[in-house]
Amino acid sequence: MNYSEAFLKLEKIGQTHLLKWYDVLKDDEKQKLLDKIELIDAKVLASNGSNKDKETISPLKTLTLPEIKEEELEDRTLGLKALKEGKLACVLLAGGMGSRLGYSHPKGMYNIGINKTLSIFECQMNTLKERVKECGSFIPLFIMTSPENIDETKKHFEENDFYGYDKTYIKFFIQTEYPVTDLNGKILMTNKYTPASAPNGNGGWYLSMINAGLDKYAKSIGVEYFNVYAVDNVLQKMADPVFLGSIIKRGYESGAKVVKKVDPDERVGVICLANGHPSITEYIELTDELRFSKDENGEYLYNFGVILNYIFRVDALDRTKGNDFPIYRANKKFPYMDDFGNTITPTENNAHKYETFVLDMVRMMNNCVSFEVDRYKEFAPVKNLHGIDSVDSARELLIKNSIDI
Ligand code: UD2
Repeated sequence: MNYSEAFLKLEKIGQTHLLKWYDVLKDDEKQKLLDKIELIDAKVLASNGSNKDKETISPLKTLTLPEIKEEELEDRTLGLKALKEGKLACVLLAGGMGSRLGYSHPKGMYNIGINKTLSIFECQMNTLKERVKECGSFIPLFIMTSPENIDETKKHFEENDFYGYDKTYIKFFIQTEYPVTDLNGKILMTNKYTPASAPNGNGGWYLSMINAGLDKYAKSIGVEYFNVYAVDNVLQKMADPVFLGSIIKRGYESGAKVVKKVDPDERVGVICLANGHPSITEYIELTDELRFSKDENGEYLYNFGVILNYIFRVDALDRTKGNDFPIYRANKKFPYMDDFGNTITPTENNAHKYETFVLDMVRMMNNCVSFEVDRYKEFAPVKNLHGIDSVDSARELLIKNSIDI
């Protein structure tokens, strides 16, 4: 993109201030600025949140633990066969940093051990290796990082010899970024040639894989399902043959692992139907009316929360990839350069960050198995240092599950 093309693009979206310093930039800085402008996704700026408030929400039937038990043998056999044939690849969402833990590195590198060093990555790799043992073949693993944490993440895996995994099965890719604006929708600058940007949320994983050419690669090696999961759950059970088998048997396009919520306020998205279609309402969007509504037996109607472990069928993802995600806007404190070239570190929210959520992929699928798992065996999220969903609670659960830490 040259200067005039950049100017035209910015003029259409009211953002020509990004070129204010152009004349004083060195040649390489000019190029960097033009490249960044080319990448700006204008539709993000036009977004004004999701339209979910207009939808009619109703409960979705969950496959409960006793029901899963009844079909377990059959489903496990189906799932193991598919795993052995290389039909499932894992996608680890590792774009997040450990900032809330007071740790300025990729969250997966955080040491969850007490008597020994055990990073979250290692914890999850150990579970994946158990699966490999069980099915008898390596499972491809794609790791999504942010532009900020790619180098450190790769180095960490290299230094730890990929935790004994065959490294030819592991591929890294970088998630796409969206612009960061001020509260009036004007893109901020971080310096004279860099428009502010930030990772676009965990919903961008498939498009980011496509941008990296990894969707084609995955298909070329026979992958038919992606199992997408979060880095911050140290009890994450990926490539679960029973979960996969139950989806294959039903001929479904997706599945979501869910747990019975400990209380209506738990910070997990709830699985439901939106206008009769499988969907997930994120905890920040759940109205009190839905949160507290009960059935005739006194049970909460929206009692199952997603733990961020999904399986999607690749052909269904391909059908929907052009589908527009709802774009969420969060208020943040974001350091920026002011009109006079000074760097400002704000003490109050000054910026909008734009994100898409992986849970919105479920609504693009024609069907979804809501698959209950035992929260004490599969859900130990590490969000804070202490208290609920913390390093402390995760360690306690690891010990209860006889994992040596
Ligand atoms: C997520 C789910 C929530 C529930 C909960 C369980 C979403 C939007 N919310 O809430 O419904 O399942 O987890 O613990 O899915 N990530 C990236 N790139 C980004 C942002 C996030 O890779 O730009 C990764 C991050 O590294 C982590 C995962 O996505 O592995 C979860 O992200 P989060 O912390 O934003 O989501 P959270 O905990 O609010």
